[in-house]
Amino acid sequence: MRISEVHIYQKDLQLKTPYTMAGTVLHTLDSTIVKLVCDNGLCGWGETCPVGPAYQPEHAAGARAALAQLAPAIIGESALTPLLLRRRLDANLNGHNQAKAAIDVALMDLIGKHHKMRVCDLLGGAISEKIPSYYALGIASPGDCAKQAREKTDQGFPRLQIKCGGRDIDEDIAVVHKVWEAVGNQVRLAVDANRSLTARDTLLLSLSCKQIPIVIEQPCNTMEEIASIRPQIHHPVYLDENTETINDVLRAISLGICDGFGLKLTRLGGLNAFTTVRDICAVRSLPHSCDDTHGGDIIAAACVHAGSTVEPKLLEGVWIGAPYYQQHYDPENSIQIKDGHINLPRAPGLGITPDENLIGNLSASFG
Ligand code: 0XW
Ligand code: MG
Repeated sequence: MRISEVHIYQKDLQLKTPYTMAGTVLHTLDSTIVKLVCDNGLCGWGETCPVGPAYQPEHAAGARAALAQLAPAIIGESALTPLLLRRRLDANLNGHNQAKAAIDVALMDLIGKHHKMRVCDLLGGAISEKIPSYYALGIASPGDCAKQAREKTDQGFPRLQIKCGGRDIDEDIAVVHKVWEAVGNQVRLAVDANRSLTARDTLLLSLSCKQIPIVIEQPCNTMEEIASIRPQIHHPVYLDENTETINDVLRAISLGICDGFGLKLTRLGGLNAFTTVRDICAVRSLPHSCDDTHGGDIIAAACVHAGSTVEPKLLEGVWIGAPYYQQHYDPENSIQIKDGHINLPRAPGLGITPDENLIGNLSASFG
């Protein structure tokens, strides 16, 4: 089964309400979809959708440029040997994990369809058919965050992430206290600064919330800043944006600066890279999520397949963009959250079939 065509699409995902993180307000997400077609007619789908251009060093237009660069190198190659294909991608372009991840996901979709196996089984096997998710509360006032936290807890989410940063630290501290008053230990809580806090404000946050069992996620911009204050922080610390590669995960673990991770599938390079990190985390009993930065049903399906293979005690949940969007690519088998959990798709491969009228504009075709 050889790759005969590569098609790249650009899709604007309209958000129901603006998505806010420290210093960022987004109304639309720019998603990139990849369709690989093989000489036997099978199609595989991949997707990558950064949460705006400032979250990671890679951005949406860069992903499409990288995919256009890579496409000619994979035409004619076997779709059944993902490791060999990954080496070929690396030999043709340095970096650009998000673009390579879209190809990796499409390949795993193809391999699953070819062998009539689900992607979760190709990754080692699903532990459960119902995967816990979590919800990210955007930057808002203490009262609004507490109200939303109550609603999401009542909907069944086992974990909430509170966004903070980009404003006075006192307001963030007030938000954490109000949310805790509203939901107590009915849900697990993480507070995510998305790299925005100074070391000083991270210490103030941790000290002022000493009695509240939160995880502090990616407080500062660099691993070095986090390392400098780590012994004084009263809470578990997770890294997210700092884990741009598998080597970054190894570096963070060897520096002993974190207790877990917010992992992004496309940032690491796709499903195969994620399983490497999953297994490294298991060796050190480090909890982590299995998310992507944003994106529709394709990347959501990939995340839920991958998340289903993580040891339950280490899985901090699978975050997907579905609650924030109006539309789905596969309206019949869309990936959705119900009672704070996501059902694993049943069909082979990723288990979804995008409607080609719903995946945006063709940006380039090869083959
Ligand atoms: C909440 N997320 C998983 C989705 C957003 O893209 C950001 C991200 C995070 O934890 O930073
Ligand atoms: Mg995060």
